Amino acid sequence: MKLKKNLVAATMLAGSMTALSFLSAGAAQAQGALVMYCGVQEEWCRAMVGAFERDTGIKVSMTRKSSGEIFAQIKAEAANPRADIWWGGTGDPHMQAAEEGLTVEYKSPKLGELQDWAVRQWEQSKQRTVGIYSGALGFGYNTELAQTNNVPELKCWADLLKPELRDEVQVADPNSSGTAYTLLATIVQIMGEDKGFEYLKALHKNVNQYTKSGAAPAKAMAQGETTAGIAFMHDIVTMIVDKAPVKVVAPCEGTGYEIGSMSIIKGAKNLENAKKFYDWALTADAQKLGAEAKSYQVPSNRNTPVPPQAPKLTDIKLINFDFAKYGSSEERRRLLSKWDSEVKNLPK
Ligand code: S7P
Repeated sequence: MKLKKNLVAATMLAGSMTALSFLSAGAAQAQGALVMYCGVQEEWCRAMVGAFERDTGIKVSMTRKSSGEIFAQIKAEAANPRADIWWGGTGDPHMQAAEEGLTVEYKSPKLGELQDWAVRQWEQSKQRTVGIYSGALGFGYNTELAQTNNVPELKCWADLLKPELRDEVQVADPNSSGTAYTLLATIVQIMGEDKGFEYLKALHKNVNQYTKSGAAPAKAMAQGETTAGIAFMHDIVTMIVDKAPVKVVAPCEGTGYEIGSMSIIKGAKNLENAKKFYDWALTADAQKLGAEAKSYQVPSNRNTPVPPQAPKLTDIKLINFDFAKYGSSEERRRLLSKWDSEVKNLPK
């Protein structure tokens, strides 16, 4: 009998301890945690997490994914958001999320330190996303494989259609990858929609794989798995810095660029910490971490030194990219579904 009473008391104690630890975990979360979805390369994501934790004592739980995947996840979780802050990745899905009410307005005291293009992103999204870096789209090729396969020097988007590159071009799938969506929007803006889709269909013949991540073709090129790869030029430069036999090309017809962005998620459970991260991530010191992690975009804080390795945007023929149009929900959805039905599954 005594044993049974003790058991009941022990069970009650265990129950209340579980409740207590649950409560204190909740309290700890409210005071000192942040859930982050990160859209850049894993090394840079980790460097940001480590430095922010050291600077603020706030514990960060980070997940790295491609831009389109993060957008889809945030949309799926809208009724009960898991993440607080979405840092990095191309601006278009951030713009779409802003339009669809998945993210919230925020005016950082750091806004005055930012480049005009970063502030314009914030204004166009009705204060729901801000520019954190910029970089131009391009392609690259493995010079050793090009020589072996008798591929002539590649300079233009048109060169990627050469028969010598049959099954030798790699690019990501624009549904998951912000890089590949930037390609889709770039080609349509340079060539017009009809000719642009003709180009993408012809390119399809040379594509060996549509990868999930936008930087994967740069890595595959460096490893000699594909002769050519379409990616952001800075992601290709990272491979060159690591001594890969790769050449980076700013296409002769002109090219698009990205404004990598950051947004606070609507319904964020750690809203104050999300704002702390947002302000911190816009500082010159935090932005210096990119180059240290071998990510060579142009930072948005005017006081952050531009890494010497960063492709010089002033030397590249950049198009007047219409971020509002190509980041709009309707246009993004329309172009992606057109690409799915007219390009992705075309027989070769
Ligand atoms: O690697 C850096 C970077 O190119 O990654 C982001 C981009 O969204 C790549 O991811 P996905 O194409 O897989 O979405 C860019 O914003 C960034 O410059």
